[in-house]
Amino acid sequence: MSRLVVISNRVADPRKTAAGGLAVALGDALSANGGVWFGWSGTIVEGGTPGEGEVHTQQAGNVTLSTVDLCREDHDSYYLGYSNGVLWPVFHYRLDLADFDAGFIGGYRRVNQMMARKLMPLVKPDDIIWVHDYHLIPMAAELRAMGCRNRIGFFLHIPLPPPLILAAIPQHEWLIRSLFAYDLVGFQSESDVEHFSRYVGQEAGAEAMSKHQFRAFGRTVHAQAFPIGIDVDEFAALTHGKEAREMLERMKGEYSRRRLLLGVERLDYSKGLPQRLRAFRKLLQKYPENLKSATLIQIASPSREALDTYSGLLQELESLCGSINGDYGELDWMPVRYIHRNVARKRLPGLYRVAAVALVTPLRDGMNLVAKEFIAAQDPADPGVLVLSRFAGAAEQLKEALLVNPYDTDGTAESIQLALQMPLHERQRRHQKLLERIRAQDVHWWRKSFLDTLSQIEPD
Ligand code: GDG
Repeated sequence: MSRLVVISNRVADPRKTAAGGLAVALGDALSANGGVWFGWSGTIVEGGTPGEGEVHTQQAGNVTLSTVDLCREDHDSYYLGYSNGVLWPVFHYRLDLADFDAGFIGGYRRVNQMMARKLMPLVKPDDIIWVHDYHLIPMAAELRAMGCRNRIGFFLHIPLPPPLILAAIPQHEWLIRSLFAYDLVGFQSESDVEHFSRYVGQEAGAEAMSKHQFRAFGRTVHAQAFPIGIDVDEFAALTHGKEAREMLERMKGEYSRRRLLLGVERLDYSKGLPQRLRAFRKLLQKYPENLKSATLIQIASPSREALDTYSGLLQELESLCGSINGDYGELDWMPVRYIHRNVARKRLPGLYRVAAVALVTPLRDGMNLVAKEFIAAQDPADPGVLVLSRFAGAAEQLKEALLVNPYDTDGTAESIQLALQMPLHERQRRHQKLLERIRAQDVHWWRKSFLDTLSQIEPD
């Protein structure tokens, strides 16, 4: 059996629970036949040489965790600049937030080249290579240029926008051409595959050989949707763990007379937090029976704070929370509890389980795992209701959620009200269906179907 080599921007130690379901699932795949997990160490070296970085290696059972440092200049252009200042906003349809600084692309290419160079000596001839996410789009092209002939797959965790939006990136053609150096390109949803298919048809004159095979730039690539899932059993087990139960009891006690609504995400403009707060304000205004009762706990864990767009969002959120609490709060009830900190992973399921409603309302999202975690953590006898944005990749699968348009403040408020009033039998019916869906396509299914597809593809 082939070994697996995983390359992603960050590497997690799969032996630690804090690593989360994705890291554990990739860790399982790596340890099945041994392998290497390669990425950035998280260390920024002040004054280091661009395109150079020290490699650190650690052995976790039969898996080698190998990471490389970045110098400040490489970090700022590759990570902050091109990955999170160009690709992240544009792929989430936010051309207004993109910073098309011509200097960033050099750093992005340089770091991809450096990572390919550092990785090459670790790769054996029949290893399967799996590259993750937008930071590393040109990785296969760099590896191929160094003579790598292995099977290489790529999975994009974020959405692929429609061709005209993608075309706003000055290097759009180079980016998509780079994808043709892979054997398999995996997307989160059918709509992403459709955007890819339209782009390569219109902009690159690609020939569709079959539903999933596209030929352009002298190569054939297989592109398909593999919606990522969670480890449902692991999450359900966490729900019954000590930390989650303590959290559940504490919150139950504190909120016994209230209805709890919950939002959990990294503080990111793609997650639609200001729009959600406005919809919550509308709920209180339009349906006064929720006053002194409906309480929104919003966890917004710190993320990419070195970028200006993120500090602006933080201020907007703080001001919205302050004004809702100022306008509607009472001495014994505050409508919004906003927490700008990371909550321990083991405690999250307790919070999910106590919530009557989860608000998962991104403006655009590749998939959204919080929606799936919320479903897995519910008590099937008395489940909460998922209010889900139609613009999350998860909406293609989770049809029994209450689907909303987060830009429509009134419509979202109405759906939240529906969720709060939904009778038990309907909550149970919807939850049962949703649970079946996240079980059928969990993270193990995702990993296996991607890797099985990749290993069956005849190299071009
Ligand atoms: C990208 C794509 C795609 C959040 N706050 C805390 C915390 N979290 C955990 C959640 C969940 C994860 O972070 C977030 O996953 P999402 O899927 O919601 O979002 P992104 O981080 O944007 O991930 C996304 C994903 O990749 C996978 O392909 O679904 O569309 O954007 O697991 O629980 N965890 C802890 N404390 C927090 O405060 N411990």
